[in-house]
Amino acid sequence: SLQPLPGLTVWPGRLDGEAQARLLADVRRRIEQAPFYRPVTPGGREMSVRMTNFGPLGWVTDQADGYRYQPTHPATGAPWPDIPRILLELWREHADPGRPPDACLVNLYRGDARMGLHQDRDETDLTAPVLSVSLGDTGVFRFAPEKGGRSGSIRLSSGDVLVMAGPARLCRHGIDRVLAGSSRLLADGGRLNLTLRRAG
Ligand code: MD5
Ligand code: FE
Repeated sequence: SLQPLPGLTVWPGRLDGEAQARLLADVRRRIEQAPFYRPVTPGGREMSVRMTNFGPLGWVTDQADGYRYQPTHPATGAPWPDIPRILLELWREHADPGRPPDACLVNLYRGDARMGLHQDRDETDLTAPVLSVSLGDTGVFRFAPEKGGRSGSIRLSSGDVLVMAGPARLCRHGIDRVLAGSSRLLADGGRLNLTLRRAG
């Protein structure tokens, strides 16, 4: 594994091609029940990333009520599908075996979608780690310390696992761009990112 900042650890190629394909099938099946939608920020701007969630709680945003976690899909009103077992096993191994995640945000980057620098602070316990898995095209991930300090960037490729814990949990981060055509895992191209958290 690599540690670009204290508390930020990356396992490049943690999932091999076969495990990536299995996880993708698990994701696709759940997305039929919980389709991707286009979130809107509290300021009224549509995000370029499409989202859905798995698990007891899902991260959502709209203009009326802003950023929050809720147990149901905002368009269908249905509970979110369960979190794939492969992801729970990665969390036990690399994040926190004692306290399982209760939220899995699924981000889909197509075309020019990106995510600006931000901190993740909508969770109740900001000391619990965050674990993310990348599938499909490579993303250019930018990170910077919580305050001050220079930012760095690393490429997150299909099958890579990243954990933010301890001193890195509140670092600023985002996806500058996605390298089109860098993976053949997703038939239509683009990048999927699955992020496990303890939200509630
Ligand atoms: C993504 N997702 O690739 C990005 C980065 C998000 C989000 O930032 O909030 O959905 S995944 C890596 C990540 C996730 C959460 C926190 C941190 C990194 N971090 O504190 O560095 O779709
Ligand atoms: Fe984030």
